[in-house]
Amino acid sequence: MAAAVLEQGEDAFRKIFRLYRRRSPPADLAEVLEFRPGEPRLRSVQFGVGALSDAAAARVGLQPLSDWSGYNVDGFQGFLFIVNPFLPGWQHRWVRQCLKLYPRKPNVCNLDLHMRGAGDLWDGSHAQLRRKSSQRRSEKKTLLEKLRWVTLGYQYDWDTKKYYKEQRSAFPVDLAELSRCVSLACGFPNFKAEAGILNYYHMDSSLGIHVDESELDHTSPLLSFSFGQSSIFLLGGLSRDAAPTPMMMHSGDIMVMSGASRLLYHAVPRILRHPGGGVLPPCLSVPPSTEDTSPLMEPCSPPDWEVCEAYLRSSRINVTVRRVLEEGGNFPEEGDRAAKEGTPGDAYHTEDPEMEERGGPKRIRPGQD
Ligand SMILES: O=C(O)CCC(=O)C(=O)O
Ligand SMILES: [Mn+2]
Repeated sequence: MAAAVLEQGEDAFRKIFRLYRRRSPPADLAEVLEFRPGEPRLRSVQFGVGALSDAAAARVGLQPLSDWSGYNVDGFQGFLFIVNPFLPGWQHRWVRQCLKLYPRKPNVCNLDLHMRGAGDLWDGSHAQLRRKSSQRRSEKKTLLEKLRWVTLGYQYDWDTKKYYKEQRSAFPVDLAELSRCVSLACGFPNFKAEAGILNYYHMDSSLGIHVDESELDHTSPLLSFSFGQSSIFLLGGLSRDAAPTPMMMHSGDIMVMSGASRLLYHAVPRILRHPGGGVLPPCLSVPPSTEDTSPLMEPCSPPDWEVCEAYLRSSRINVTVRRVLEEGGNFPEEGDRAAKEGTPGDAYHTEDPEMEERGGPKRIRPGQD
């Protein structure tokens, strides 16, 4: 970290965030933790045999549990990293759900204010996205490319940073089942998928430093699924004075934040092209599986995949799934809520390095600048 210089009044997390956010000169990635055998900071995880049946795993596109490889990281009790456990050809279905289905009503997205009467996001974007990127260079961005976040289930309120009993839509059954399978495999049989936040990143996007503490239940894990291009994830401590550990996340990887790691500061300072040189990572370069082996999700059709592929050439999608209420728990009584203005959540995602440097406007998550 020789290149990271602490500015006056700057905390240790922000110093490292700035280091990896920087484009020129690009940060040295030698210290970024890759999840592979032989890394001294990693402890291999044994998944409980019998915790998840092969049939249940296959319905959501996961490999048999015996084939998963997972790691704990020294110093981060409760943090678990699962290296892409998806079956070949199955991430495609999840990407399609994230781009085509989950942004639809009644779910909420950052474009809602702009979209009144604009119709469906996918329907309005797919033809343009499927045209070759060379032809599209001068064209305006599609709505799909302007999508930044979608909320599912209990809708996260970006203004108040809370969830409300009455602000809720049905949680997607397929994603709830994927979450159930992953949480069972990781030893959390009581997990319930109650809220989801989808983040859509492009090559210049980042996600500011924050803690996910809005859920009323902190005893349940937070599950995170990544698709598309790679990224650097910074995992810090309970205060921003702790220097974070940089970790590399690739398509298909799953992270579980639980126990002592559930409320740690974290951020995504940088999106990176996946290593290896192709347009898409090898796990997404295989054709989508066309076998209809799941009653939950239909296969991703070749035309749909063309759209997803064009999108993912320069994008990353992250899905986090959370339990909001403890077993038998309820929401606290609320007084009047402040009136909302503007487009919520915009400040949380930024493509403007200057905004990061300035500390950003105030409508952001707890702990973020
Ligand atoms: O994109 C990621 O990997 C992290 C997302 C995240 O931290 C969040 O949505 O709270
Ligand atoms: Mn988070």
